[in-house]
Amino acid sequence: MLAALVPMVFAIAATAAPRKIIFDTDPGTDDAMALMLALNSPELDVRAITVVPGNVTAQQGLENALRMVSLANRCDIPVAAGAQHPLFQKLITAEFWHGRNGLANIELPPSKCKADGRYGPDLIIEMGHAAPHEITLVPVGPLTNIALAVEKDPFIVPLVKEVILMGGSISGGNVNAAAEANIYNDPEAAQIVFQAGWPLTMVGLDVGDKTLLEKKHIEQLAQAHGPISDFIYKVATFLIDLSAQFNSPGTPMYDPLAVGVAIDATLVKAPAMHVDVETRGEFTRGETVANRHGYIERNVLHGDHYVIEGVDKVEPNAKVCVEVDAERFLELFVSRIRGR
Ligand SMILES: [Ca+2]
Repeated sequence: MLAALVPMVFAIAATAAPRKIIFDTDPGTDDAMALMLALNSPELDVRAITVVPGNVTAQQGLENALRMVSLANRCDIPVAAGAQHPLFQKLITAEFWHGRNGLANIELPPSKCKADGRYGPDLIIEMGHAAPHEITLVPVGPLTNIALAVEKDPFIVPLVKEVILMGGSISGGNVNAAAEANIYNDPEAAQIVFQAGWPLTMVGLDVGDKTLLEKKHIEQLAQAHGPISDFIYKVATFLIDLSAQFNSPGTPMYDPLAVGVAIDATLVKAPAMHVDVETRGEFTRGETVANRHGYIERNVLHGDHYVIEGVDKVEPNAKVCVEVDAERFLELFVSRIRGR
């Protein structure tokens, strides 16, 4: 019975229209791997790339994005600059982790592609209206551009099919004990995006940490010569060597996993939760605070103290990835980068 179903399932998958995505990025080494995974995957149709400051400055990020689309021979994809800084705080760049140019110190050839003249958040708004309920946003940097789009045109929210973002964690941070870097770099923007009211999937730090790309995975890339596989082999080698300095056998595939979930949601288990972003905590600014139970206690003042009189339901606003089929994802990644 199952055997009979398998060809049918493949036939459906093969004929499904590719998912239209806008890739919002702060490139970034794992952004580079995520972008190339998206460009090499027939399930996705990358309609635009919007650049946000994060791992590198806005200017360096735009240059990196343009060089990468040029390398992939995809000047047809609009690449737009967006925000120049987070909403309410100073930018924190991460050359320490990503190399001085954000791309593992790899000097790609100058881009043949030109930047799109439109402002990134405006491009998101424009494309959302032009293709209602068809665009999936895949932000893999701080959420500044997405928040600016929502603030400028809240009508965009019901027009977006869904948001699949890399950011946050429900079990501790990487910046510090509490916060993950994308959220920490613009907590107010993240809170706007999480509370906007659209279908949202959070692909966080803790689930990304379960997807370690190791030397054994990229050996296959060493044999598949092409501009993309050669570039990603070098990026991955840089990251794996960096991870080794921190006693990890491989490099976590944070941003690529968000693209992986856009390709195939069955790669992860993602229960619904209500997530808020802490914007004021002394130790916890930028933490994604997830309610796993779906309720909060209702405390009512009785004289000089409160009494719990029951619980109030809280509506989930996110699907939070908690488990991942890591080997299946890593195999998908390598095979796509190899171009097969
Ligand atoms: Ca990123």
